[in-house]
This record gives sequence, C-alpha cells and structure tokens, in this order.
Amino acid sequence: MPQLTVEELKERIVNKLKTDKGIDILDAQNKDIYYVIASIVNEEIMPHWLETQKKYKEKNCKQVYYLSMEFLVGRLLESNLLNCGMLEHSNQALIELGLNTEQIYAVEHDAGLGNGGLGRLAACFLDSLASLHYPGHGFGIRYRYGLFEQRIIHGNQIELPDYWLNDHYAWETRKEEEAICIHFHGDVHMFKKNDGTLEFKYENTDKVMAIPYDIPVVGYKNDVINTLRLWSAEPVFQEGNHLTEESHYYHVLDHQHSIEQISGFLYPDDSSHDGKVLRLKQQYFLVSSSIQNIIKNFKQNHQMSLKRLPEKVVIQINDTHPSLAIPELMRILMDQEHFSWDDAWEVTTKVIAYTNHTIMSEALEKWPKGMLKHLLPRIYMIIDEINERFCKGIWFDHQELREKIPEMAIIADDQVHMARLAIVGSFSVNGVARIHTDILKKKEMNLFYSLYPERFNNKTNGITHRRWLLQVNPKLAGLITDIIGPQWIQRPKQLISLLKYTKDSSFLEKFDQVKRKNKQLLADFIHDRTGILVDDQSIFDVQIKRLHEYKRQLLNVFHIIYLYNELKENPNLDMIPRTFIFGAKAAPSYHLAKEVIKLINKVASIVNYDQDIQGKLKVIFLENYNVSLAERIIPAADISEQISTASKEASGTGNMKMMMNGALTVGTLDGANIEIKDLVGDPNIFIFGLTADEVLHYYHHGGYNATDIYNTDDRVRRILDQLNHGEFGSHEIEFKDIYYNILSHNDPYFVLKDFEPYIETHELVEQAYRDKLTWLNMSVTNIAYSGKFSSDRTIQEYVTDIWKIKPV
Ligand code: 26V
Repeated sequence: MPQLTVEELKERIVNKLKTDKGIDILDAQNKDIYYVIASIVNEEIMPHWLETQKKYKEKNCKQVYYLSMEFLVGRLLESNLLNCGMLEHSNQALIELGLNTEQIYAVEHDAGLGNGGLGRLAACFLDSLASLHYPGHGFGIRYRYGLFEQRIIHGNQIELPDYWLNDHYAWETRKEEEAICIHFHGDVHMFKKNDGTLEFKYENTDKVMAIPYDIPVVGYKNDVINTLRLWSAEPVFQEGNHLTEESHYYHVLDHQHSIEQISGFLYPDDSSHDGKVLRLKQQYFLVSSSIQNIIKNFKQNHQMSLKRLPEKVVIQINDTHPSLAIPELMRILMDQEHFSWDDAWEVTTKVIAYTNHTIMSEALEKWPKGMLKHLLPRIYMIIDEINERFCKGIWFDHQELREKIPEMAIIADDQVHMARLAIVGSFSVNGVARIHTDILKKKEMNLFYSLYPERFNNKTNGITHRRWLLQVNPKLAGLITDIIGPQWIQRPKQLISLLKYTKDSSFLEKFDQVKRKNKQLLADFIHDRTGILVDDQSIFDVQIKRLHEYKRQLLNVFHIIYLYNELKENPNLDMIPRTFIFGAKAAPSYHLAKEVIKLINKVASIVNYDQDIQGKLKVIFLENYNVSLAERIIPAADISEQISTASKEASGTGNMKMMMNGALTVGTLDGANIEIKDLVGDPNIFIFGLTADEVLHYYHHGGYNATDIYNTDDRVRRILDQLNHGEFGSHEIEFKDIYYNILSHNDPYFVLKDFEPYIETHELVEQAYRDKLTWLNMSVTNIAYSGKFSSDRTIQEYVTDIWKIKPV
C-alpha cells in the first residue's frame, strides 16, 4: 500500500469529516473521528481486497477454509492500521490534530464473537494466514449478540446482553446478492432411478436465508486481504408470503423472529455441552451456508470435476462444532451432484480436517439422535449410513476391535457422538499442544488412533505476535527493534537474538523501565475503574482466562488467603507487595464458577481495605474480561498464572501472550506450559504440582484423600474453615458450597494436593524478584524464546502437514 504521509492523513481526516459528516474537526466527537479513520482505512483496503480475490482466482490455487462457531476478533482499527503500515503516521496525525488516539480506538466495540481460547485462536490464525500470503478464509456466524457483558454487583457476576452492533460496525460489508438458502426439517423422499441408483428429494422444509457479511483480514504490510465471512439468518423473502386469510401480521413477525434467533446470540457455555436445539440449528446454519458457498466458489473458479475438490479446497473444522460439514458435504455431492456414496466419501474425507480442543468429557458434543433426525432428516440418514459402514468395517476388517464397537460407534445410546464423526470423516485429527495430542493418542482417542494412526498429529497453538507484542506493547517492541533490528517482526523466531542481551545491564535497565511504565498505565486504569490504588512497585500477579474449576482460580485465591492470614498474624512480615489481578467470565449456569468469582471479590473487599496489612496485598477483579482488557493487562504482567490441573488444559494461549511480554510463568506441567519450559529451561519458569500422569493415575486408581490434607495441613484447614464459617461471606452459609465441593467430592481438581508446592513456588518467585537483574534476565530470556509461539509458526505447520497450500 502506498504510504500516506502525516500531512495527507490530517487533510483526509479533516476533509472527510466535512464532506461525509458535515462536521468541523473542532466540533468532532471521538466517535466521528473513529468512523472517519475506519473509512479511510477501508478505502485503502478495498482495492487490495479485490486484487487478492482476483489473484487467487487467476492462480487457480488451493484455498483453506477455517470453519468456526467462534471468531474472537476484538477491536480492529488499530490492528488494521498496523497491518496496513499506517499506524505510526495516523497516530502522529491524530496527535497533531490534538486528538487522543487511545480514546478514539476505544470507541470501537469489541467483536466478542467467542468464548475464549478457541475463538481467539481462530482470529490469530486468520491474521497469520494473511500475513504469510496464504489463501485462507474464515467462515463463522454474525451473532447479533456476542459473549455477554459481565458486571460485578456485590461481588456477583451479572450478565448483560452485548449490544455490539448497535453502532454501525465499520468493517463489515453485507453481500445480499450472495445469500444462500438453508433447509431445516421437512420430509425426505427416496426414489429408485432406472439405473438402480437412488435419488433423494426433500419437501416441506423450513427455509432460512443465510446472508453473508464480509470482514477484510489484513495481512501485515503485504497487500494481502483475505475474508472472514460471517453469516446472518433472515427469513426468505417472497412477495406476499405467509399472508393467508387466517394469518396475521404478528404470525409473520413471530416467524421472522424465530428465524433471526438462529444468529441471535453466541452460547456462553464453553464448559459443558447441553444439547439445545437452537445451538444445533446454529451449527448446521454455519456448515450448510459455508459448504454451499465453497462448492459454488469451486465451480466458478475451476473448470474441473468436483471429484478434484481436494486438489483445490481444504476445510479445517475448529472443534466438533462444525462437524456436520462432513454429512453436509456428502449430501451435496450425492443429492445434488449425483456422486455415488463411495465417490462422495472419497472426496469428503480428503477435504475435511479436524482440530480437537478439549478432553473434558462434559464438553464433548453429543446430540440426541431424535433431535438431529427431526431437525435435519437427510443429514441424519447420512450420519446413520456413515455409522453403519464404519461399524461394519471394524467388524469385518478389525476383529481386534470388535468388542470396542459400542465405544467407537458414531451413533450409540441414542446419541450422535460428534468427535467420533469428526475423526471418521476427516483425513487429519490434531491436538493443540504436544501433551494434549499425546493424551488424545494414548488415552481419550486411543481406539481411533489404533485404527487411523496416520491421521493424528500435533499442532501446538500460537498467537499473533503482531497484535500481542507489536500492537499492545509498542514500547517493548520499539526497544527490541532498537537492539536486535526489525527482522523479528517478519520472523518472530529471531527474537532469540535477545539472548545476547540477557546480561547487558543497560538493556535490562531499559527493559525494566518499559515494564514499569506499562505497570503504571495499568495501575492508572485500575484506579480509574475500581477506585483502588495499587503500588506499581508490587509484583503484578495475573490470572486472566475463563473461570473454570480445572483452571483453578481457587488455588490462586487460597494462596491469597494464606498470605493474608500470615500478614494478620505478623503485619511486619518482610514481603514484596503483591497485586493479584483477575479477569474471568463464568458460564451463566456454572454455579461453582460464579461462587469463585464472588469469593475473589469478597476477599478483595476485605484485603484491600485492611489497614493492618499496610497495603502489602491488593486483589483486583477487573470486570468484563475481553480481548481489549487483555491487551491492557498483558504488557504489565510480572507473573503469569497457568495453574490448571495437569492434563486438563489442552494448550492455553494466554501463557504465550504473557511470556511474549516478559511475564514469568507460574505453572503446572500442562498444555503448552510444558513446551515453554522445554525452551526456556527450568531456571526461567516456576513449575510446580502434580504431573498429568500422576493426576490420571489418581483418577483411575484412587489413592488421593483430600480430607487427609485438611486434617494435617494447618494452613489448608484454616482457609477451608474460614470459608465454612462464612468469614469472607456476608452471611454464614456463603461459600459453604466451595468448602463441601472440596471435602465431599474429594477435591476433584487437586487444589489441596497442589497447595503446598504452589505456596513454596511463590516463595521462590518472591526470592527471584528480590534479585532485580536475575529477574530481568529471566524475563528477557522468556521473550527471546517466545518466537516459537507465534501463530505464524503454527500456521506454517498446518500448511506443511495438513493443508498443502502455497503462498500467493
Ligand atoms: C465448548 C463448548 C461446549 C458445547 C457448547 C458450546 C461450547 C463452546 C466452546 C467450547 C470450547 C471448549 C474448547 C476450548 O475452548 N478449548 C480451549 O481451546 C484453546 C485453543 O486451542 C486452548 O488453548 C485451551 O487450552 C482449550 O481449553
């Protein structure tokens, strides 16, 4: 893109305000400025967007489509400016116009179309695909409401609707002319044709239109613009339809409303699967519109038989949520393109690849067979046939697995098991960190692994270093560039050159100043939001992620209560002040998770105002944790809490973001923490607690007794008794549920078991922090090795091992 100068940008902003909005710059509000800049960026993007599409068509290249129910995009203005190469000049232009850049960026409402890691990963992948010149696009849903907005009232989480589309969304283009019709329900009729083959016709289906809204995905300074296409559900418009003599306008409205519900809101439950029919509708809506679109594109771009689809298309499904892509592609190939079963199956299983993101059994999707059959009769028939053939295949060709058929069947105990469907119907199955893939192979999916060993592979997650370092921490990025040059921006592995400076005291001093400045900024923000003053010299100890028992925010709280108890007994205790910072949303129906949020807030309200402890502890819960809040917190973190029960966190990506910004990890040997540890080495990370093998051994063989720990460890007993006696509650029974969950359910996530090693590890953290140079050295060492966790590396691995696409 041609570089606009600061002067040109200023002129364009001023003129555009006048001509588009009739506003003089002196009277312009931040919102006016925001839309004007977004529109300038769009004007720069549009020609390249067209150009990119044209190129992909001309070159006849293979494309990847990333199907995901979630894309957690966050804000786009600053990152689009960055990737277009306009950020510096535009910031300068705004400053010269007397405007506040931060306030202008803050006008944009986060696109919160995801729950957490899985959705943010999808957004990082799109950024890397475009930045590496790959033809790859996202398909998702344009939810009217994204993930709920969280308010904390009297310590409790309250959920409010996320009205993210109330102001016009600057980055989307509605493409009505490319709408696609989706069919639900109806009757399926089967005919035998003269040649003996079968033909299927559907009648009385409920039709819904899928309208695409396209969002440009801007590659980093390379003029590549890919597309994130989000589908919105609307009624089929036919003149006078639905208007019979008996029907009233409100029936029409009712009908319209029920259709719009399909893209109405994002399900906020990422911890348990409950088979809600609307969620199933959403999944099929995404899948059917996307697959139809992909086939249409293929036919437009290539003059070849659909049998060659795998040469030109690969579809990655983000978890099982879009796994109906398998029967949907089969349906289109057979019923519309007249493929035989075998030909359709051959194509489908060469096109679809599946990523697994969790082994938590509660989250594994299973749909009641009756529900699927009623909503999607033809799709159900196809799944049934896939299942029959699969089970027969085992029976005849894999006698060693015969008795395992009930555990492997796609349809079993009246449920359709989506992970099994996804494995059987795809050519690649990947986990998202080494340990996670190993557990899939050895445990969770071992039977399938024995059947299809070549399908299983690992792709350790990554994050885009452009957003998570360059954009969110410009001071650190600048310092890095000053010392090792700018090559790391294109090749993040070159951050490794920082190793030469881990003992360079003048560099470390500058690094320290950057961290300090970032901490001051966060402290100001915290003061602004909560009224609480935090000491920017204290250790910023950060845990930001969805609230879930397995992520063990509770262990963190127990540490805080322990320290508080210590300080109450000995107020002069020599300790470095700590600021514990939390951000976490709980699924609205997840009672225990909400109790933990309340506990954090109640502990905060006691600790933060207790004069006895002389400000040595502060506990901050920042409400409504989302991408934009993460962007503020991460550059200021000293400690990154990654303390899941080993074996439970598939990968984690917050661990990578914080490492890249110089925070040190306190973590278990779980997910990608293990790969972080392998790189930085034991001296540069704080590892504690049970290993995955130990955890799994306890689960299978017993031998853990939480009550023993309660009885023998005074610190633990004191904390649990404090909860049981309502010491942190406003009434006596508050927090009893937490107490009983640990003692009556034998502490299912090993909080008590890992308590002591966790406390001891934090003592080591404190010791390390006292030695400033050592700490800074560790911190820079972490940044130096963080290049491996750029999603550019991850995407390159997907490309080489799975997608086999070429850069354009
Ligand atoms: C699960 C479900 C269950 C059914 C209802 C709707 C719903 C929506 C989302 C999810 C997501 C569960 C899986 C997930 O988010 N996994 C996370 O994926 C991250 C990216 O790979 C990874 O870093 C985290 O460790 C993993 O927990």
